[in-house]
Amino acid sequence: MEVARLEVFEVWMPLVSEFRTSFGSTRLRPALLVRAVERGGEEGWGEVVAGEGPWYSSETVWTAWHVIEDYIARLLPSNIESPELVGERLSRIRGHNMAKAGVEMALWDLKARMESKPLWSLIGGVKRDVIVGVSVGIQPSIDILVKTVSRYLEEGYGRIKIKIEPGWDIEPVERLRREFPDVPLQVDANAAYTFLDAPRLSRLDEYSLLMIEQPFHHEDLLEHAYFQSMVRTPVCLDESVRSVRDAVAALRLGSARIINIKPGRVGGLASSLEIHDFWSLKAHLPVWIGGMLETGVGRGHLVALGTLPGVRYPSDISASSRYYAEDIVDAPWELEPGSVIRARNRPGIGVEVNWERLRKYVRRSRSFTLQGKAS
Ligand code: OSB
Ligand code: MG
Repeated sequence: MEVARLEVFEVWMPLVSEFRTSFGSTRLRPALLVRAVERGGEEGWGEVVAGEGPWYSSETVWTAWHVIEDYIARLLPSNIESPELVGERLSRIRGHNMAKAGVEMALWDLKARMESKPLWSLIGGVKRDVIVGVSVGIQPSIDILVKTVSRYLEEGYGRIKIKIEPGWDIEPVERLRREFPDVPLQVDANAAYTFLDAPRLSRLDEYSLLMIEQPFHHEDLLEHAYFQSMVRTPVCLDESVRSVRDAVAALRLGSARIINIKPGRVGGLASSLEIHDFWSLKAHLPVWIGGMLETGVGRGHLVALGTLPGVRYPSDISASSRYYAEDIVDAPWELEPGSVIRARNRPGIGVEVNWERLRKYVRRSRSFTLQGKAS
C-alpha cells in the first residue's frame, strides 16, 4: 500500500449520559480519528481511544497526538506492505499502545477496503452476529441503577456489566440480583481495590456473576492469581493485559480465566489477534471484546473483532445511541434482536464517516506524511 498521508482529527463528542467509573467521570469524550489515504484515493479509518486524562491508562489524547506526529509518522514508511508489520516497525516506541492502535487500525481498514473485503472476514471472523451487552457506569443511587438497568433490558440488551468501587459493590449487585434473578450480570472495578479487599470481594461469589473484571492494580498479575484461587467466579483481566506477553504470564500464574480484549489497550488489531489466538486456541479459554466509548469508527473495529471464534462472552459493544445522540458514521450501529450487533457485509469496517457531522465535533486536525525509511 502506498499511503499518501495520515489525517488526524481530534473530536470531542458529548455522551448522552455521564459515564462514571472508579477512576473518574466523562461527559465529553475526546478521540483522535485517523484517516489513512492511499495514493489512489482509497481511505481507511482508525480511532485513538485515549481519554482526556491519564486515568484508565497513562495515555491521553494529547500524548497520543504528540506520539503520532513526532514518532509514528516519522518511523512508518509510506509504502507499507501490510498492517501486520506496523507493530514491528513501531517496536522502538515503548508503550503508547492507543496511539499505535489508532494508526494501525486505519491501515487495516484501508487494506480491507482496497481488497473490497469486510474487515471482519479479513481478520478471520466466523460469525457476523456479535453478542453484546451494556456497561453501566456508577449511578447516584441504587434505585437509579435499577431504573437504568431496566431501561437497557427493555431496549434489548441481554447482558449487564456494572462498574464497582469501594462503597459501591456488594449492595448494588445484591439488589440487581433480587430485581433481575436471571440476567447475565458481571462487574468491573477498573483496578479500584487492594488485596486487603479480597475477603469482601469474595462475597461476590454468591451472586452467580459471569465474571469479576480487573479488581486489583492495573499492572498486577499476582494478586489476581491469589484472588482467582479464592473464588469460583471467573476473574477477567482488562488493564493488566497489554500484550500477548502479559496473557502468557497470566495463564502461567492463573491470574484470570477470561480476557477482555481492547484493541486500543494492546496496540491494535494484530496484537488483539495474537492475544485471541493464544488465549482461545492455545489455552482454550474465552475472550470477549471490551469498549472505550468509541465513536462509530472505533466501534466498527470492535465489531470486526467480535466475530472471531474465541469470543465466547458478550462484548461491551453497544449501539451508537447508547453513547451519542448523533454518531459520526453512516449508518450508526444498531442493536438487533437477541442482543446482537451485526458485522456488515461491506468493505472495511462497513461504515462511512459523515463529514458534515464529523466537522461539528472537530477541535483540530492535521495531515502528516509518513517519513520512515522505505521498506
Ligand atoms: O474498563 O471496560 C472498561 C469505558 C472507559 C474506560 C474503561 C472501560 C469502559 C467501559 C465502556 O466499560 C464499555 C463500552 O464502551 O461500552
Ligand atoms: Mg474494564
